Amino acid sequence: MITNTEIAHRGNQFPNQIVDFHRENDRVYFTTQNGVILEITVLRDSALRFRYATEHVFEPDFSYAIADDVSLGYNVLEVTEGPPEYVLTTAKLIVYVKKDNLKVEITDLDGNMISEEENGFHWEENFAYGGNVVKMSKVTQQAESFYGMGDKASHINLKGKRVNNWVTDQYAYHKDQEPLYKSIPFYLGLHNDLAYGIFFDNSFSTYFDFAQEKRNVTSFWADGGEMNYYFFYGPKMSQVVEAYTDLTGVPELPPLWALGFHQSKWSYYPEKQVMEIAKKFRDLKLPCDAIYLDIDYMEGFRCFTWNNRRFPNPKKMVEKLEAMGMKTVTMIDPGIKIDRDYWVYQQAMENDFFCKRADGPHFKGKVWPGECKFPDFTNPEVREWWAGLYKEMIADIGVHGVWNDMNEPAIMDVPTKTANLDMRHDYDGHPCSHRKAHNVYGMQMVRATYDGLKKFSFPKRPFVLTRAAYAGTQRYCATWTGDNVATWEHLWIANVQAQRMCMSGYSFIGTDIGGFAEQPNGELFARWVQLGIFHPFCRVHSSGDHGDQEPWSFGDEITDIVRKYLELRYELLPYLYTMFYKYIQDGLPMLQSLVFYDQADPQTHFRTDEFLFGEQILIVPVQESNVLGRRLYLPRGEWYNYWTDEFHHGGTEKYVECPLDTIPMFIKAGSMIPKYPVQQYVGEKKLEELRIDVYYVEGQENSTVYEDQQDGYDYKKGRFSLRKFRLRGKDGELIIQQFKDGSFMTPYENIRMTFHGLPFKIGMIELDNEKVNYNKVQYSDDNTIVVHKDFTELHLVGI
Ligand code: MIG
Repeated sequence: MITNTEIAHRGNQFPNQIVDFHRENDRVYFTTQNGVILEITVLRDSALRFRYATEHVFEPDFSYAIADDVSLGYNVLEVTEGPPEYVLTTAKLIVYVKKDNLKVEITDLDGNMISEEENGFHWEENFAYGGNVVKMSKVTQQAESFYGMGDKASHINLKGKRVNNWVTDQYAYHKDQEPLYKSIPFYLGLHNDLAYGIFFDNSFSTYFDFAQEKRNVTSFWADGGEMNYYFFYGPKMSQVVEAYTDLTGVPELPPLWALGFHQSKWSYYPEKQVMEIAKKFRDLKLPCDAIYLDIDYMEGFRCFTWNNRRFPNPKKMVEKLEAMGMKTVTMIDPGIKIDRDYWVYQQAMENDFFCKRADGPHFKGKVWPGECKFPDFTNPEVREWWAGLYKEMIADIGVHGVWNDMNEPAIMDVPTKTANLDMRHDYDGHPCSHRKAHNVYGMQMVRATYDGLKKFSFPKRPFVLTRAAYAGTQRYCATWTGDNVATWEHLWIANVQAQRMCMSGYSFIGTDIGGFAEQPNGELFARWVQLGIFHPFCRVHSSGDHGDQEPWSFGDEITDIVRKYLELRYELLPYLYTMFYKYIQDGLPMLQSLVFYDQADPQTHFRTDEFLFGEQILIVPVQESNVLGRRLYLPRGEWYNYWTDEFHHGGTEKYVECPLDTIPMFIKAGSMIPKYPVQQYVGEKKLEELRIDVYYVEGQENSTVYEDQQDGYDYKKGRFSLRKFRLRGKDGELIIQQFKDGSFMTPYENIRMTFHGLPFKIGMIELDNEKVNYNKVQYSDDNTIVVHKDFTELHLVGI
């Protein structure tokens, strides 16, 4: 008989020889003599799923991460058997499974090694909790780099790092601190210009070691659950991210106002102060679409209540704000105050909705309201109830958006910062402890919030923001990076976190601009705004206990700089909205790290600062104080300096000037960048025309402009306007073709194009194959012409 102590000391166990193989359609199964089963599922030609059972038993197959509309389907799956191994061949990959130890190797069809196991799958029985600690180790390939993994505050290239995914309220975290607020156990590997991705879909605490412990080993493991991972082959990083994003899903389009600028603080109250802040934005002509109410709007921090002294008539206030073009976003936390007179508490008690400890009593934890109980959001009935709680706030009072905070869940005054691990969860009918449910708790809360907002905001689109997240949470909401700090180092962190989240399938990301903890000076604030307007979610937020953090809090010079950049954000809204459209349409990250943009160029593999905003605008934030210029790496290709129109060949380092009112920006040659007029809020002005800045290229470049009603669901019925432009420049001429899709009638009639970098003077203009005169297209010396929005071909010929 084996004693418990022996099990505890048994250490790592490894699969031994394969004794059985069989295939069921898209799945193959290998069973070893010591009871390990490897299941390989072919999802697509270049996407495989690997699952390992021990003692011949798989767990029920259930995951919160996977979207319900995943694209599946492959062309080929052949299995052959040789003496040393089984060989699976798809239309893109060859998988070798070794007969004597179940180790796996994956190559492309030309035999290039993509992924190779070191020890491969192994496990350790978990004496304390039952089940296994499941582990995987792979060989780190020559010059391999690693990216992704959600919100890690580390160098964009994770080579040499070990990280842990355990959703944690990490107030004032620092560089390389682990763990943080999100668990997105997905990484990309890149070597020899071949990219692949691994998504370890395991909600327990997971660990990844990227050649940190051993130089040539990359490993990942979890405190429980199954070794269950997806493998995506590129060879382009974009293909890997697209496949991961397809698997874990994308959000619907947000209302356009959610892509405007938002102002927040902990906390604006009472009503008078909220109104003053809103008014000041309008008086100073600082564009802004939303103002946030943090926990102090509630009565004693009770969710779904209002403090009547501070906010005597919330409905009226929300209306007044809306009349000024300001949306209201309120906070909701998971902790429900233990208070027998509080209706939310009563309902949850009556319905048995609170999480319980292993032996039966409710879990209790201290948060802002004092002692609280916590709804079990992994129970579908609880989610439905929670969604319903939003009726009054959204449908009756008219609040436009909700942010869910503290949903890790964060618990005060305990060293673990969270709930006890023996806490029980329904996990949608797969009962388990908090060890397994912790990382998805916040995700399931915000999912319920999203369901509620979607229902009660209809026919408008919901806006929801979360702090905690597991892979797949991007389907429901935007997210921010939690409690950062007003330091230059945190500006660097904000930049890498946003890029990394985008590469991890979660593009609707922003950071607390200016820093949450501590006080930025004007310079840091201005530099942070210059970066923040290029993040998909753009909000100033601060803890408010150290002075003000509004655009006007740092003197006139800074206010003017902030205005300049908020205006730029609003001008670029059609470009940004198109980025969002491409994200949900193709899984394309809204921000692209330099390596993602050009993985074949090894110069990009360790670049952290430069990134692409969408596909055509290169941003290089200034992350140091007192600088008038900075060095940067301009990726390969041709670029125009946004501010000066100066033309550059890339693939080289540059020095550019960047006084305090300038962030280095470059436009990819050939781009057509759409712009709206400056508005104080989305929808303020009727669009008279669409402006497009056209940057000449010798060669070809495609650009897209997506538009619709900016809210509502008509776009799903085809009422959108998609303009695809193909630009070609060659010896003294420029041809722009337009291909249109969708039935939405844009409110403007004309497109005003301004040409940058045109190497000739316009001598002749042909529109849809007819020569037109200069007056008709309002050609002016500043290289601007106005054409009807539905033109199909514009041809400029130089003199
Ligand atoms: O314990 O609601 O990250 O944005 O202002 C702090 C108060 C709770 C943490 C959030 C922050 C928010 C704050 N919250």
